[in-house]
Amino acid sequence: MKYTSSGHSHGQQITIILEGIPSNLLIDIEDINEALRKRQLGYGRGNRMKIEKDKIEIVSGVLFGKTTGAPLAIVVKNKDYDNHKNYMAPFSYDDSNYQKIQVPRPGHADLVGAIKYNHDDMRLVFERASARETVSRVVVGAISKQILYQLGITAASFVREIGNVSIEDERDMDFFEKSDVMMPSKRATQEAIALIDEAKSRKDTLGGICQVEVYDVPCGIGSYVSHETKLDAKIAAALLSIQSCKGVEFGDGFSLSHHFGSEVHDEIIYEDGFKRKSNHYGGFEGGMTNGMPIVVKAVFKPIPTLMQPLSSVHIKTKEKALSHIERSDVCILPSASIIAMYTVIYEITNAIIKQFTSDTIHQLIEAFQSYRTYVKRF
Ligand code: EPS
Repeated sequence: MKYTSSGHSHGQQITIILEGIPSNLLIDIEDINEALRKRQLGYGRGNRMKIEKDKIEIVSGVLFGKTTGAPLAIVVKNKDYDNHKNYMAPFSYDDSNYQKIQVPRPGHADLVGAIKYNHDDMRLVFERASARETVSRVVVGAISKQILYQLGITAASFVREIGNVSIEDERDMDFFEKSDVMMPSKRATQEAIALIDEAKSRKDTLGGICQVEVYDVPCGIGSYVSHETKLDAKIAAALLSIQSCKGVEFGDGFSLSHHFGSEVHDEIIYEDGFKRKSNHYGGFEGGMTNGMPIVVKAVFKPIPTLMQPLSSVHIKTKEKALSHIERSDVCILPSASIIAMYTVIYEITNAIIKQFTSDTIHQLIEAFQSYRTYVKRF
């Protein structure tokens, strides 16, 4: 599969073209809209989320509810466009009230984007750099999930840390459903909400860490044979491309360096197939899945738009100035955990489709299930 998206944060719509989906996949629109709804949730989001009610419209590539094998064209409208159309329509020049944005925010794509593309108004940068674009990751991931479901693969995600509040080893999945910050811990949820309130009152923002887990992926998806086929590397690159993501780790990740090899290599056992006694490597060896659950974490920096401006420089006058203030979010970790999960789902589905090349969903299921049986009998 391959996808591309186009769209500005406050433009008319996000448009997505998704190629390479097998034919005859029944598309459940409500399931995709539910994924989009979850992407908008979470304590710490700003007022924009009260405006947007994201829903997809599939324009082509699906007929009679099923994929045809042709590229899908998908649209998600931006409701907030109505409040910005005086200057956000592609050919509007005549809004006399419009003011160029010329003092870049530290930590944002503003300055480098303006230099690189030679813009004297940073709106031309941030309208595209905006995380509004993550709508597209969730849409292609939610369609991919409908394929993975038929292959017996499921996924979950949750928030591990917000600022200095961590769930530690807690995994209260019953409470998780009630957590406004998508943390599986009542204590951490309460502490994180208090911290978000504090950040908001200080006109500041918060980052954190989310975790994605994928279950029942057989071993051998991806390959060690070349740098381009290593699936953990593809997942890491895709996660790092999410706005504000600054790091990714598999399994015990960076803490592996604190141990002797004998403490962390996942020992091999045979119990109705090859298994491991532990999962320190988060389900990957040699760029391939090893049959254990995939466990990947991603760290997100505090978002750069602050209500208390930091010091910066005006791009035209070169004089010291305070960075501009924009409506924004305080913490996006719950949202990031949903985006990260659908990003991982898309990459795994893509690797499976490449490995079991099939034009139709039924051929894919057949080839995949026969591989599962082969692995089990090996
Ligand atoms: C974003 C800033 C905020 C976020 C937006 C991403 O939007 P606004 O500037 O309109 O208040 O709410 O996220 C979304 C619109 C979304 O759908 O996730 C940014 O600058 O990246």
